[in-house]
Amino acid sequence: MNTESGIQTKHVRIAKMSGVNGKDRSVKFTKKAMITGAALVCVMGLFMLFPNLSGEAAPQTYREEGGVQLVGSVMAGGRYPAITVRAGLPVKWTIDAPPDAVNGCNSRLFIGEYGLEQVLTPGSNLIEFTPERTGKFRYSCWMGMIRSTITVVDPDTDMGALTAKAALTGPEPAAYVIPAGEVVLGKKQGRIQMAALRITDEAIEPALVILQRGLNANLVIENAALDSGKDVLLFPSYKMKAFDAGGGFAITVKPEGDFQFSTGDNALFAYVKVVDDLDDIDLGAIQQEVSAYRPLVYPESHFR
Ligand SMILES: [Cu+2]
Repeated sequence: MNTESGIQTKHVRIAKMSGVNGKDRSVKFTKKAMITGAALVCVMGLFMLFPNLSGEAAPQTYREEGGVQLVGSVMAGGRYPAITVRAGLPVKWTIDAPPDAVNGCNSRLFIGEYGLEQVLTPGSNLIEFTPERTGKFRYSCWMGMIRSTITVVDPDTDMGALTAKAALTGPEPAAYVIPAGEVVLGKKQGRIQMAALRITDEAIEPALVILQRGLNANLVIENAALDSGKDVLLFPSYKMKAFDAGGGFAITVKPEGDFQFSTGDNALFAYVKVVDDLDDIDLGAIQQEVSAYRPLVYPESHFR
C-alpha cells in the first residue's frame, strides 16, 4: 500500500483555557490528516450509524444498604422509568440519563406526592424521598406530558425477584470516568466533517469528540490495542456494533445528539458531544460535562 496514504500525526496547540483547579493549562489537540479513500477501504470495516428512535425505559435495579433503598433506573427520551419501593424506608433513587435522552420536555420532573421538583441532566441524577403510605403515585414532566409511576408496596414485601429480573435486562452505570483532557474536533471538509481516533489497551484517544450537528461525520478509528476485546465497538444510541476488519473502524454518522461509545468489552468509553457550531464552543464547559458523565453498560440484547 502506498506509504503516502498513511496517517500523519501532528499536535497543535490551539487553545489556552482555565483548568478545573484554576490554573491555566493548554489543551492538546490531536489532529490527524485523513487517510485516502483507497486505504480506508483496504483495511477498515465501514459502518453507517442510523438513529434508534424507540428508546425504551429499562427496569429498575434495587438494593438495600444501611436502611436505605437504593434504586437505579435509566431514562429514555420519551419515557420516564416506573419504580417500585417499600414504604417506611428512605429512598435514594438514581436516574441515569443517556446523553441523547434529556430534552426540553423531560428535563424537569415533578413528584406531587413528595413535593419534589428535579432537574435532569445527562449522566447521574439523584432523587431522595421517604415513602410513608402505600399506593401508586403518578409523577410527570413539568408540562404533564410524560408520566410514570412510583409504586409503594408494603414494608414486608420481598423485593428479590424484582432485582434479579432487572439485572438481566437493564443498562447499568460503568465504573469509568471518560478522560476529557484531550479533545478532537470534527474537521470540516466541504459537506462532511472528519475526526481521527485511536484505540489502545488503555484508552480511546481522544475520548472526547466534538462534532457539528447535522453534518455527516466520518470517524476514522485506528485500532492499536492488542486485546481482542477492543475489536468491537458498541454504539448503544444506535443499537449498533462495529467490527474491526483489520486495522480499525470507519464510522459514518449524521450526528443529531450526544452519544457514548465503548469497546466491546465495556472497558473503555468515549463521548461524542454534538454542538450547533464547531467554531463557537465553550470547551471548558464541555470537558466538565463529559467528566461528570457516567457511562452506561448495555446488555448484549440491546444491540442488533
Ligand atoms: Cu414535558
